[in-house]
Amino acid sequence: MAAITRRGDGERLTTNQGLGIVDDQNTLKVGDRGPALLEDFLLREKITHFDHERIPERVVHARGAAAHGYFQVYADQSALTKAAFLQDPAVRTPVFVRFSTVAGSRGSSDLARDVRGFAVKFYTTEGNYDLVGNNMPVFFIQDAIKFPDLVHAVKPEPHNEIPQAASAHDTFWDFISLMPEAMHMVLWVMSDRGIPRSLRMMEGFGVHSFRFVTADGTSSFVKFHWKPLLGVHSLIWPEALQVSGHDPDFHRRDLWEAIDGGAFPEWELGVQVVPEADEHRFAFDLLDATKLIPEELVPVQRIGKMTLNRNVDNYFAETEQVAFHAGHVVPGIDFSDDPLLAGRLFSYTDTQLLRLGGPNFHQIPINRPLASAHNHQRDGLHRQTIDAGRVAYSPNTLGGGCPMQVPSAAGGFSTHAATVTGDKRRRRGPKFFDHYSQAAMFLNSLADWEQAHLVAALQFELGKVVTAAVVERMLGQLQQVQPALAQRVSIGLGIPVPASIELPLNRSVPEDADPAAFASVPVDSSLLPSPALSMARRQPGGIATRCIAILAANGVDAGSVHAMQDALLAAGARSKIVAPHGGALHCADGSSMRIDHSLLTTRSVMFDAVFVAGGADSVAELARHSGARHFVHEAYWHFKTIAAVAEGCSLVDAADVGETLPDGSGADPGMLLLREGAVAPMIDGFIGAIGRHRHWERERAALRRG
Ligand code: HDE
Repeated sequence: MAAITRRGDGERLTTNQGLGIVDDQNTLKVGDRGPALLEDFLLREKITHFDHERIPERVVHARGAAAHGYFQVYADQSALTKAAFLQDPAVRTPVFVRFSTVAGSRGSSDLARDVRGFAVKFYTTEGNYDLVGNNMPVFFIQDAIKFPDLVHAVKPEPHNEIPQAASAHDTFWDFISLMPEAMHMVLWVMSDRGIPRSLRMMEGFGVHSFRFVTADGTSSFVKFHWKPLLGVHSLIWPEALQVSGHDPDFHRRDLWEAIDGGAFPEWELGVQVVPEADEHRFAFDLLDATKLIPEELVPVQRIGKMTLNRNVDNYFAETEQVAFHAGHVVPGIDFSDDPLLAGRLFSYTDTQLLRLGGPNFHQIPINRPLASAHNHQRDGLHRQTIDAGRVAYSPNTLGGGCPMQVPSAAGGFSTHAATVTGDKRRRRGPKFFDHYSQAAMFLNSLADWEQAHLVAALQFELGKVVTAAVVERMLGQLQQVQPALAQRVSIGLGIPVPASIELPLNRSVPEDADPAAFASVPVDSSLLPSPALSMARRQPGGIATRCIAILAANGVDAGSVHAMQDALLAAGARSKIVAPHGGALHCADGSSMRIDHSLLTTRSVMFDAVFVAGGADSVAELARHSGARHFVHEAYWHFKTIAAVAEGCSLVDAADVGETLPDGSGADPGMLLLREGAVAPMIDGFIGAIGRHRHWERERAALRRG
C-alpha cells in the first residue's frame, strides 16, 4: 500500500489536476468587497469535493476502529485444512482487523451495551480470507430472513430516532419477547460481555460452523475463536454510562494508544473441530447459530497467534472503506448449511455496492488482495486498474486462453462436495426449537457477580420499556430460562412475575405443522455449566497495559510517585499523574513534575486503579478538593484497587471509604493503605490486587448490607 500512500510533507499545494495554487484563502471576487464569481474553479473544485466527502455509513456495525497486524500459525495444520496460511509457522500473513459496535451510528459512544464486531481480513497468498465474527459466540436469530426485523427493532425508533446506540427501548424488547430463539444471545448481551474494558480484552468468535477441508478432501466442521492474551475484562454498567460522557472514544483511543506505545494486542486463534461423522451427536444442531459447542465437550485447540502492530494512516481510507464479507474464503475453508450464514453470503457484497458506490470496491487499496487477481470483469464505477488488451472473455484464443482456470490441485477453490437431499420447504431442523437450554447453561456457568450484573442489566433495560405487556412477556421468557432469574429481575422492576403469561406461539413453527409439537421444548437441565463461558475463568493475573491514576498536588512526595511509576512500568502498566490543575507540580523536594490530566479533564472511570502519593501539602489540597475525594470514592464503588501511602491515606479517609468490606465482614483486598513509611513494601501487593481486575467481594458485601 506504500505506493499509493500520499503525504503532503514538503509538497506544493495544487488542484486535483496538479495546478499550483497561489491563494487558498480568498474567493475570486469583483473588487475587494464585490460579489464572488462563478468562474472560480478553485472554489468550486474544493467545495464540490467537500460536499461529497461522506458515504453511507454501514447499516449495522457503523462505528468501528481498526488496525493492521499479522497472523502466524504455530504448527502445520494440514491434518485439518489445506488453507495455505495455516501450514507454515515461518509465514506471517498480514491482517487488517476492524472492531465495531452494532446498533449505533458512526458517531455514537464506544461504551453502548452491545455486541462487538470482530472482523479479520487475512491477506493470504491464496487471496483474501475474512473471518467476520463477533465477541459473543452465538447470535439472536437462526434464520437470515429475520435479520432486517432484528435490526429495525434495535435501531432508534423510526418516528423520533430515539434512542441512539441503545437496546433499552420498547421496539427491541417487543421483538425479543416474541423471539424465544433470541434468549441465549440476549443473556450474553446483558452480561458484562456487552461492555468490554477494552477491544484488546475481548474474545472473538466466528459464530457459525464452518468447514475445514484437507488436501485429500476430508471435511470437518469448525468453530473459530479468538482468545486475547490479556484476558477477558469488562467495565460495569454505571462506569460504562459515565465513560460514554467523558470519553465516547474510549475503546478507539485505548486501541490506538496501546499500538502507538508498542503494547501490541495479541489473540490466539482457536478452533473447535467436529468430524463430519459426529455432525448429529449433539443435543443441539451445529447449523443453529443460537447454540455454541461447550469447550468442555469439544476443546478449543489454539493454532496460531495474531498481533496488531500498526495503526491506520487514514481512518476513512482504511477503517471506513474496508469491506468484509463472510463469503471471502480460501481453499481449505468452506461453508456449512447454517441458514444464517447463507443470508450473510448474499448480504455483504450487496451492501458494499451501495456503501462504496459500485462493483469495484475490491480495488480500493485496503480491500485489494496481495495475491494477484485477474479475470474478465471490466469497467463499472470507479474502476482503478487499466485492463490492457482486447480480450475480456473466456474461453478465448486471442489472449492465449488467459487468464486460465486453476485446478484445485494447483490451489484453485473447489466447493466441498457435500451430499444434500430433502424437500424444498421453509423449515428448520427439529433441534433448533430448544431455545432455552443453552440460555440456562450460560446463566448457570457465570460467577455470582456476573449473574448479579446480568440481572441488573435486564432490570435497567426492561425498566426503560414503557409498554407493560412487553415487560410481562419478557418476564415470561426469562421464566422459561430459569424461574429464579425472572424473579430476581422482577424485583428491580417492581412488577411481579405474572402467574401465567401466555407466551406467543413461536413464529418459526411451520404453517403446515402441528403447533402442539412445538409448543414447549423443555429446558434440558442435564446440561452442565460450562466454566469456560465465565469471564472469571478468563482473567489471568498481570497488569500489562493497565492504566493507573496517581493522585498528586503541589507538595507531593516525588519519591513515592517515582517509585510507584517505575514499579508499574516494570509490570507493563502505564500511570498518569492526575492533579487539581494542569501544567506541572512543585514537589516537596523542590523538583517539578509534569501533570498528565487535571481533575477537570478526567475521571476515575478512565483508570483501572488509583494510587494516592504522600506529601502533607499535596494531600491537604487534595482532601479539600471535592473532585479528588469523588475520584477515590467513585473508584471504590467501581470495585477498583486503591492504594495510598503515608499522608495519602487521609485522602482515602476523606473520601468516606475504608479498609473493611462495606458490611464489616472482613478486610477489603483491594484497599492498600500504608500509613507509615515508604512505598516499597506495598508495591507487590498493589500490583497483585490490580491483577484481580475488580474486587467483587466489595460489591457482594454492599449487596448483603443492602
Ligand atoms: Fe453482519 N453485516 N450480518 N453479522 N457483520 C454487516 O456488512 C448481516 C452477522 C458482522 O467491520 C454488514 O459491510 C446479515 C453475524 C460484523 O465492516 C451487512 C446477517 C455476525 C460486521 C451485514 C448478519 C456478523 C458486519 C453491514 C444475518 C457474527 C462489521 C456493513 C444473516 C458472526 C464488518 C457491512 C466491518 C456487517 C449483514 C449477521 C458480523 C449488512 C444479513 C451472525 C463484524 O452486510
